[in-house]
Amino acid sequence: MKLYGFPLSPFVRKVVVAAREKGLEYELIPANPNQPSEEFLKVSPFSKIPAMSDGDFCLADSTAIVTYLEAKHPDPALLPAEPRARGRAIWFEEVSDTVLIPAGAPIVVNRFLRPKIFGTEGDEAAAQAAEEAVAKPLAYLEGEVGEGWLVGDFSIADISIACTLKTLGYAGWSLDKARYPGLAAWYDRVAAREGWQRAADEETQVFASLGG
Ligand SMILES: N[C@@H](CCC(=O)N[C@@H](CS)C(=O)NCC(=O)O)C(=O)O
Repeated sequence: MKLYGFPLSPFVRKVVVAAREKGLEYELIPANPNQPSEEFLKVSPFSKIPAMSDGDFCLADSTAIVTYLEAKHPDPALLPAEPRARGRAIWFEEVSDTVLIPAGAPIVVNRFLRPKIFGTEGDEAAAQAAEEAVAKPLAYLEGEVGEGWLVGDFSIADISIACTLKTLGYAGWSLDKARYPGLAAWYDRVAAREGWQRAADEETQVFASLGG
């Protein structure tokens, strides 16, 4: 399997961690959505990361890819079977993809991507406004998280939210442990998992090779 993307992206990391949790091997092909290669556009028609090819089968979008991997390699399950639990797991994935990521993106763009990768000035006011914006979904998640995983067994819910928090970390942001103690303890549990650690180690290597 080939995975196209850049590991900073929480969407790419979601697929990487899911693959590692399932014990799957893959080849990571660096792909820049702003300068797409012809090969990349064949697998990702809208030039978004992540994308995947598995033999002659191509797919883009992290949710679509994880759904495919789950069907092809069901064990260990990352999507609960029980109807309510499955709905809740996808709900948390959506909270990550459509609420937390858009709210927090200005932090990453203005404190990491612009100054450190693109060499342009970041908009600090936008980053500060985003810090306020992430407080609402984080407070919600703090109210939902217990002492185990977000929904029953470890699932795509945990992977999605943790992947987004890790990307915010590249911009110097960190979870306020006094304000979100349950979430901070949950994140430490996610980060202690073997699949997460393997993905994190590989991510560090990719960054080092890119001069990051
Ligand atoms: N819904 C997609 C979102 C993917 C996405 O927006 N990825 C970003 C990188 S974090 C991207 O490719 N942005 C480039 C662009 O939108 O042109 C998924 O889950 O994979």
